[in-house]
Amino acid sequence: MGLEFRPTEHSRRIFERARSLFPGGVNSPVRAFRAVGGSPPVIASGSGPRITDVDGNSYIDLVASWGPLILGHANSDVVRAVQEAALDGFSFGAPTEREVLLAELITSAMPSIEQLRFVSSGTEATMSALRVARGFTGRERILKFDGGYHGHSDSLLVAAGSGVLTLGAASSAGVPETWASSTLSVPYNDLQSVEDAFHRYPADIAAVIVEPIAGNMGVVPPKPGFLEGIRAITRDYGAVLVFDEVITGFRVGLGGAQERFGIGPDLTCLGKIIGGGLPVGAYGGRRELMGLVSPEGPVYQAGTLSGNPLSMAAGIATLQLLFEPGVYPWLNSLGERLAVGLRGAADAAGVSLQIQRVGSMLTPFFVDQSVRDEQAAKRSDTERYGRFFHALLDRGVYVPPSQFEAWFLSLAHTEPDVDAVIQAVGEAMSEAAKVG
Ligand code: KE4
Repeated sequence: MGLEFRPTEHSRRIFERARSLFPGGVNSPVRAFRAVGGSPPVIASGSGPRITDVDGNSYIDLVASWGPLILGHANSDVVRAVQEAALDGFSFGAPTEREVLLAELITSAMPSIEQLRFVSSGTEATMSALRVARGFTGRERILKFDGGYHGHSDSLLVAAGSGVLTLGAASSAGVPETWASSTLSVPYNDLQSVEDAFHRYPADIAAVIVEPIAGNMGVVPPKPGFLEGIRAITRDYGAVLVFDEVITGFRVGLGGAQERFGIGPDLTCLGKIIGGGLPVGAYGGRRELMGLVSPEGPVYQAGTLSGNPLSMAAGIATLQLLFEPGVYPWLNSLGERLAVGLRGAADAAGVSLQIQRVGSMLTPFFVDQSVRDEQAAKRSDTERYGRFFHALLDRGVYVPPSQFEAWFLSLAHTEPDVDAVIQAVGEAMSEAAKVG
């Protein structure tokens, strides 16, 4: 697997042009490799479990475009569906049957979603869901969790995870203090702090928004009773419970985390997988809440490309394949195989590693204790993760360029692909083990 020399000339030239055109040379911060150093390869194409850069280097891909590509790259069914949709026209700004078909698939998999609205990103989905919650309750405050990332709308960039956590900033410049102050952020997996927040603001909190399995501080599963407790508290205090399932929706099971844990949120936010890699988001839930959304009710939300036919076609083709029997047990077995390989490599290299996994999403944390919240995640050895990352890249394995993200497997990854990753992990781990 070792790449004796990985040519990077074309990537460097193109990235230089990109740096003059885009902030940091990228259209989303984490892509700039600031957390791991170096200059990112410019990707030319993807097929199945692999991506290839403009210098011809091929990588087994465990980023999966940050989650959407659960079928792998350029899945033939999805390509065909998008091609057919494109021949029918790209966008109409009018009702289409494809949006109905995708919504019927989603609501059949997630019965808590009685009605939904498509948007074009996860950010739009969470922003809109919180507006509905505020409209429904007449309250202003939102409660989120440290390290939780729900997109870049102003009131949610408070103690956010993912890119913001990776960049070391606990909130963003440009967010008015008055807006940030309406958002409470407490430690994940700390039910007492949720109770305390509601005790302090018993009639002010419109909603609690939570990643039911955190993915944006790395993968941090909920402690037993944590989600159940939030459900009970929000019900007792009349606040809306919003599950941000942009990552976990159709990732950890057909019914997402809410099915896995048997908890019915009031609203759910989706994205990523439901668009099969094309721009998409969705929010939905109880009809009583969604009935407030314009033009039915007073909560305004709109979007030129909402329900875009090509995104809908990609989403329909993707979900139809996910409805096949055996999909999630298989994805889980691939995840287990990789986790066992990571464990073996860490033990052989004498490296402290916490592997936290749910199904086909996982994070290897370079830390000596379980990671239950953002503070624990921050104790990870991000320098060592950076060395590990580059040692894998040099061996043809492309993982997230940040300790605080999730690795994703897909239905396109075979057991030999996972074994090839494990081989590279073994070599990279011992390289990363060397100090400094
Ligand atoms: P988008 O606006 O990026 O489509 O979705 C925002 C979002 C909302 N909720 C959750 C749980 C999310 O994970 C995300 C976006 N995830 C990040 C990385 N984990 C996307 C990658 C990026 O920002 O470049």
